Amino acid sequence: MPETNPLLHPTRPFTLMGVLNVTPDSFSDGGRYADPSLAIERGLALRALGADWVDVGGESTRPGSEPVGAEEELRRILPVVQSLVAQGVPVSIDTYRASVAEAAVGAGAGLVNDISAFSDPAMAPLVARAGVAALLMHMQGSPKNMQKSPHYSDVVLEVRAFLAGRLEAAERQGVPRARLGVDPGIGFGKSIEHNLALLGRLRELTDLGAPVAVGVSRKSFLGAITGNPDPGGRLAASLSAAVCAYQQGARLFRVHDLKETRDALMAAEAVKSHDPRSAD
Ligand code: HH2
Repeated sequence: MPETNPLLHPTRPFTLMGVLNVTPDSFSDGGRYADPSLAIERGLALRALGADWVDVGGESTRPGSEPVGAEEELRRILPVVQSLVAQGVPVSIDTYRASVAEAAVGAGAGLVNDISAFSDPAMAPLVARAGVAALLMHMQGSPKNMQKSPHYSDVVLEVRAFLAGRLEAAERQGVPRARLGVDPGIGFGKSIEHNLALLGRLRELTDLGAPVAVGVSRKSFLGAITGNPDPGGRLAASLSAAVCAYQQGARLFRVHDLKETRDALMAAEAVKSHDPRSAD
């Protein structure tokens, strides 16, 4: 029997990652969960609402954000990871720093969500050694400068080639593909057109041998399309984009609104299962 990928829900055709930003400045929930006890409470609520993973992040990566440094990132995330793990919550750590990932994995996190796809040379060896899962995301530039003037000749082909290369590199360093997922990095060094091209042609990423994740939840391109400057007003657009991505083969969804996304994807799945042309 083929090994099941630990990123994926064992029976449901979609997997939900609940966003938990333990930061003062994240674009949607910044500051709300900066206090560890509030963050832990939110993590438990996300799990109760249906999160398969609670994705804990200690540094905002919104466009224009400054890095905070490993020490501060660790100070923010570690008590939250420890407490959630102790209470049986599957934890994903959203970091590109191997030192932060190492501490979180040591505390029991089972998934490393790396927006830089193992740019830290110590990250792949750590993931290989620890036997945990990892999500590799594409980004052009760095959070500080990525939205200045993103440029591609064909964004889908370039993102695809990048992710294929990172998967191969990870495998060479001892992380099997069966423990990896890929993410096109919606909003990370991409214009609205680039985001839409990636979502509209997401199917082109589904044959890389690793499940495709997307993070569209409340993002600014949805605000621009619908005229909703407030991230909290982007729920309907977020659900619609998630369903479109699901129909194109996405299997993991990093979201703020758990129950709403779960319901939307369950309805999409119910309809899809009655479509005789649906292959997957
Ligand atoms: N988006 C954000 C952060 N991490 N990880 C993956 N794999 N995919 C994404 O699209 C993704 C991600 C940005 O959103 P958020 O965490 O809500 O905000 P901030 O970066 O301001 O903390």
